[in-house]
Amino acid sequence: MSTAVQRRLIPTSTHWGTYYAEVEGDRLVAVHDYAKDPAPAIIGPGIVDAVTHETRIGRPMIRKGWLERRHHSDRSGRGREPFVAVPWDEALDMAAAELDRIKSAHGNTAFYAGSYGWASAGRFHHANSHIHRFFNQFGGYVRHEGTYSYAAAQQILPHVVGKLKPLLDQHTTWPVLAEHCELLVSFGGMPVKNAQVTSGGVGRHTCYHGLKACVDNGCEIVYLSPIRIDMPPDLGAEWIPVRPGSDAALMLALAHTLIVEGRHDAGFLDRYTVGFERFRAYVLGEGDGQPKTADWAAQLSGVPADTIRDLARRMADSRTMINSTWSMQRCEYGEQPIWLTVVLAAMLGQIGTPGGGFGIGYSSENGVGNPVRYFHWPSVPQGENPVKAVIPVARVSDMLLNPGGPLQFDGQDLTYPDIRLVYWAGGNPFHHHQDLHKMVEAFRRPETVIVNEIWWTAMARHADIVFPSTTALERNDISITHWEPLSVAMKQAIPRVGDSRPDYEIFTGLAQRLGFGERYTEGRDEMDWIRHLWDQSRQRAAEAGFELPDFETFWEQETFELPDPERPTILLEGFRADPEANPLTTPSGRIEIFSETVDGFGYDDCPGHPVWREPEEWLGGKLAETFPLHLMSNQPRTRLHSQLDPGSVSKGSKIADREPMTIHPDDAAKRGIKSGDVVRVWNDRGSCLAGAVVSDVVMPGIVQLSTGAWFDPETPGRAGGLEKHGNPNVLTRDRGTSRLGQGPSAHSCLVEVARVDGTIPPVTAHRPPEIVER
Ligand SMILES: Nc1nc2c(c(=O)[nH]1)N[C@H]1C(S)=C(S)[C@@H](COP(=O)(O)OP(=O)(O)OC[C@H]3O[C@@H](n4cnc5c(=O)[nH]c(N)nc54)[C@H](O)[C@@H]3O)O[C@H]1N2
Ligand SMILES: Nc1nc2c(c(=O)[nH]1)N[C@H]1C(S)=C(S)[C@@H](COP(=O)(O)OP(=O)(O)OC[C@H]3O[C@@H](n4cnc5c(=O)[nH]c(N)nc54)[C@H](O)[C@@H]3O)O[C@H]1N2
Ligand SMILES: [Mo]
Repeated sequence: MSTAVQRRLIPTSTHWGTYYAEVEGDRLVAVHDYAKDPAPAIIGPGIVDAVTHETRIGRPMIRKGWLERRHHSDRSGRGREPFVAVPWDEALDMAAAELDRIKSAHGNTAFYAGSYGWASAGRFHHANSHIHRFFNQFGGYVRHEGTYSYAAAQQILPHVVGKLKPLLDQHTTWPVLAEHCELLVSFGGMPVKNAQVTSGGVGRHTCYHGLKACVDNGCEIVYLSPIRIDMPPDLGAEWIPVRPGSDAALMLALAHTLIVEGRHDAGFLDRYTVGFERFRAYVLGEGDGQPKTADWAAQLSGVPADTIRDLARRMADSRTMINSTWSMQRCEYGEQPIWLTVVLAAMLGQIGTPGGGFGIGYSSENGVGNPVRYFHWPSVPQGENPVKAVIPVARVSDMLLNPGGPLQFDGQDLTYPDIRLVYWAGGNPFHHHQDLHKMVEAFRRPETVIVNEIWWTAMARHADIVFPSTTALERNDISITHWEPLSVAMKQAIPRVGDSRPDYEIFTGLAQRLGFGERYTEGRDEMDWIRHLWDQSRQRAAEAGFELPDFETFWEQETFELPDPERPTILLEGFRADPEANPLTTPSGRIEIFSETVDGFGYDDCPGHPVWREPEEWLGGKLAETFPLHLMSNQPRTRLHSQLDPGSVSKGSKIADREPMTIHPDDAAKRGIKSGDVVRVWNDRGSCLAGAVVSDVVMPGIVQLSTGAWFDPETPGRAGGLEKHGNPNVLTRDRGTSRLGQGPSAHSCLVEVARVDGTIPPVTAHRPPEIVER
């Protein structure tokens, strides 16, 4: 009696790969990896049950207390009270009226719409482009500078060698490394699980095979990291376990060995750098009486002095690539190891050679080192922001808690604006930010919080007005991204789930109510915009000397690959060839080992040349007597951040429903912990539950608990209390890396762990909040 259900395969793109969605009728049944991808991500199938999961937000929602007492100063119901479902028109009317009211009363500097977050792949429906375009046309908003990924590197590197993003685009590619590199030294390892991802989409995952080609060609790999599986185990790489937060000391000791053994390249330093003499004096201890010897660094890092000296010699004797993962700077004084990475490479004199020099973030995303022709794809224009107020991205809680308060940032004296309304679309600060109890407190301050979300994440739960957005599978889009040769026609695969709408339509609805609907849409619908972006791409391609097919052809053939780069990419090759003709963008035009600019800021937490500063929170300090384990809250293997946490892949990795936490057998034995136990992890900032994995892949003294388990407080809406699911950000510190970078310092975090016996509260994060009728 049943008729055959029609099965279709529909192309789509995600930050972790390209897929063909298998759809039966209106239902997503599977995703199939892109056939040309040599190493597909494991994350993909997690979308299948997530897309219609019960945590999808079905209709526009208003927090009950907000609906009833609109501008009441008691906002303690946020994150705790039930929601009321309302029709779209009513929700849009209310939000537009609120935006208008705040603007009239306080001006546009009362809006925070930085809205940091990864959202979804797809150029047109990029949530952040839309929220910024909307607010710019509405008169502006307080924006943020930098990223959680590499904020400290982004601030320090322009003083040292140039802006990070252009440098990343020019990183020496894997084929060049495979051919020329003899020794690859990586601080933070090469956790290929992170290279599952590139912001905007991935066609071919090249990182693992790139690395393997190096090894097959005789390149030796040495990695310094607290976690052994920060490198694919089959590559035979040499692991040097290192105490987290001590890398700057270790790098200084490498520099010391190079200097005292006369192995540094004086000719290179003379021609291409400034300030080496002052750094040299510091390394030799001429000012502070402490030579930064291998023996000195051994005490701090736990790496034997002979190992350090030997490594320095091997580096000087080989064609050496020095890599630091982005994690290296997501910690206290995170600017230092990044600056030192460049300084060490300069001392070896190999910057600009094929296979030598430095890398910032090989394996942190697939795009770094991916051999791609550089092409500037178009995006949805965001316009100009008339508001000049800005905060470093990770100072969001401080901003909300200290309106009018001062902040130092990269040589500027800033004042925190007085934020009355926060709008987020495409990010989850209750995933990404540190010290979530402080954040709960901070999110009590604004009068109104508006969020566009797909799922009932903690951010959506802490909003007053929630607009349900769609997944990429529920809309048409186009994947074009500069670290990836593949473009994908992302075709709508399934109908919109519930009463959800793409962000574009949400902001169009608001713009219409606020009198700039036409300006916002430019009269284009979804397909008009996609075609427009492709037509612009074609024009730019023609200018760059190659051809893209016309839109109809592209849409029909579904994928398109850019031609290969014309020549291999070698970082700073031109600068090496002729530093006068191709100066850097630094004040001197050279690599700055000493920076007059940075020195002029007068920051003792980031002085004029790279230094060792003892962190407050690390295993070498006093706090370790109370909290003797260092928490590595690194990126998750089974998902992107908090995305797809309720999906099968992420759920399949949980232990007793909690996020797995790895602990060394010695540390576990001391605490009577075995694999499968539920443990409590805590420090002075908070506590959470997790599922124990006892394994020597982590060093003694280290516990590893990935980010991304949905925030699940036992007492919602109140700061403090137990988190039940294993979200490490109830434990991490919310402090800037230094006054220069003000980056997040999540990786500097000490904790204690104990087994939990007796009744254990169930995980409830993957259930929707209470929804009541009016
Ligand atoms: N402790 C610790 N914390 C960290 C880190 C760490 O190393 N340690 N790393 C940090 C880093 S590097 C980063 S980049 C951040 C990541 O932090 P985020 O980027 O904020 O994390 P995501 O989970 O990707 O959040 C994206 C949200 O957007 C939603 N979304 C997806 N598509 C759309 C859409 O089209 N429209 C709308 N409206 N919403 C959409 C998703 O459902 C999801 O909730 O985390 C940081 N946090
Ligand atoms: N699967 C997956 N991949 C991702 C993401 C994801 O969520 N899921 N997120 C993406 C994003 S937004 C980003 S920014 C990148 C981040 O990429 P990274 O910043 O490189 O990644 P992390 O996982 O934070 O850290 C990598 C490793 O660094 C080591 N490490 C940490 N602190 C120290 C230290 O002090 N010294 C040394 N020597 N090693 C240390 C840890 O052992 C850790 O496993 O990953 C991207 N890739
Ligand atoms: Mo990131």
